[in-house]
Amino acid sequence: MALPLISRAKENRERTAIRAAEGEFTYGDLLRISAQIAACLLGDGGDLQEQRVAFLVPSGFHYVAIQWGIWRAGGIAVPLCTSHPKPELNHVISDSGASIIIAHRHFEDLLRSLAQERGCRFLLTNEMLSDNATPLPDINLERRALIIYTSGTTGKPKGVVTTHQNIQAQVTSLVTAWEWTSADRILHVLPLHHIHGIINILTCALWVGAECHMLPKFAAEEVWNRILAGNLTLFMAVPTIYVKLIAAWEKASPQRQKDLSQACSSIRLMVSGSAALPLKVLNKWQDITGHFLLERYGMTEIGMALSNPLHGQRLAGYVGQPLPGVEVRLVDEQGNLVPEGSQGQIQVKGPGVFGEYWQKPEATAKVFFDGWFCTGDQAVMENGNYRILGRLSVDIIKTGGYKVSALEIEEILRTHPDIKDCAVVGVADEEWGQQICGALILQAGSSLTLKTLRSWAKERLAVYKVPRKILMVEDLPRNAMGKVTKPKVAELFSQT
Ligand code: MLC
Ligand code: AMP
Repeated sequence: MALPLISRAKENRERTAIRAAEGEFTYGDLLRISAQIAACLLGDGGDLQEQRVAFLVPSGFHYVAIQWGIWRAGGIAVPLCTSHPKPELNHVISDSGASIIIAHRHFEDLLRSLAQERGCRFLLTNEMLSDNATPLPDINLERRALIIYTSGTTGKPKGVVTTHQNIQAQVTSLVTAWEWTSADRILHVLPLHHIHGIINILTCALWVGAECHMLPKFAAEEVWNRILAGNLTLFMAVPTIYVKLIAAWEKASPQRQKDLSQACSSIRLMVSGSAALPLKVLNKWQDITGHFLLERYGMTEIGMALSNPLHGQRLAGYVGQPLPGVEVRLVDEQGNLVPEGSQGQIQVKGPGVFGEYWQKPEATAKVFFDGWFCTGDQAVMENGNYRILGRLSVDIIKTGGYKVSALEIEEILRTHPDIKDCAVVGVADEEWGQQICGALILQAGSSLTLKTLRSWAKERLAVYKVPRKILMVEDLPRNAMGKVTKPKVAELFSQT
């Protein structure tokens, strides 16, 4: 049996699927090229049998063709992030046990040696296309499809494994709730190693036979130009992107401002998620575009859980109600349901919820309670709508929509020869949601600066995990047990 995504594409062969830097491609092109990629991956074999295939390809048609090719060959797709330095890539490749690595030629130098060290098969994107027709295996929906790496409170990022069935449930829930159709055209500006970009935008679009217009990277002016071109119906992004779009609009001439605002009227829905949408941004966006952003809440492990309505009243500061097929409840620390109006942890159940962290049964067991996934997010329900109150752990930071672990950053910073100890915190910031800040105790005589620390750290950590502000301290604020008190550390930065 072909995967539903593939059989649905066969009904849309003539329609445009992707517009990207490489050109315009139909569903027929996507089917043909992804079959060639699958054939190349399979070689003489008949089924990859859940082998992990890590791929580092910029956002665009080839990214999608490779993802589909991996799925059609029976493998698990492990997307790598184009802005990650070697140690982060190495972690994902080794933790997932990838046996095949695919790279766009821009990343050949970075990845060929890594593949050799690990004994992986190495393929360049442009070498994967051939006219060999190979019969493709039947793929059961229960088969694992995707591993997305996500930061937690402990250790390095963990691989969130979703099956084809999970993905189908996540996608159909959104397609139903937001009434996606083949007439939709969405602009894709998000990174393709996270669920927001992979599922909510790319896979939803391709599920319904819509057009996905892909930018290699977010750039505010380019997004406005695409909106101005007038043929988009949907836009989805993180709050930081809306902040940046507002800033670009404010810089425009009065005539251009008018044109940009006017152009937004042809879009039927604009969505914000991945981090809390500040009221100021919601209001400003409405002022300049007329759109009351639809805010929704989700997580890599569960897909999307809560959403304001497509039709009907959207409430500022709220993330609405459970999406189709998703069960949501709030519980206290003892696991008891909390009444409306009281704070509790969000727990989620449903066919979109992931089954496991890759090869981490203990970590997986810890996040499930009675079959419910424990999100670690606090919320309150008021008049039937959920309002997010924040994370249970101060060590999880959200910056520009990326989730990062303070402890992971601290561990790396402590390996710097000039740093004796440190504490990393997320400090509230209008543009980024939270900014990563590090309080550092330096070795005597050190002349470490933010600039030198940032360039050192960028070789070891994803750029969005690198502190943007540092403070040198004699000592870190600690409680009676000697544990660093993170809120006090954050206060140090608020005072600067
Ligand atoms: C970029 N930088 C960041 C950063 N993004 N620093 C901290 N936090 C971030 N999120 C760095 C750049 O590398 C650069 O560093 C400097 O900040 C300025 O860059 P910029 O050009 O102003 O920013 P830009 O590169 O445009 O990136 C901003 C952004 C990006 C908002 C487009 O952060 C982004 O794509 N975020 C989306 C992440 C996402 O998809 N999250 C969804 C997760 S899934 P320097 O040193 O070079 O100046 C999820 C579930 C759900 O959360 O519910 O959806
Ligand atoms: P990730 O682990 O990268 O998938 O990020 C998921 C986390 O993003 C959730 O656990 C929330 O903390 C946060 N999040 C997602 N959407 C929202 C939202 N609308 N408001 C507040 N936080 C959100």
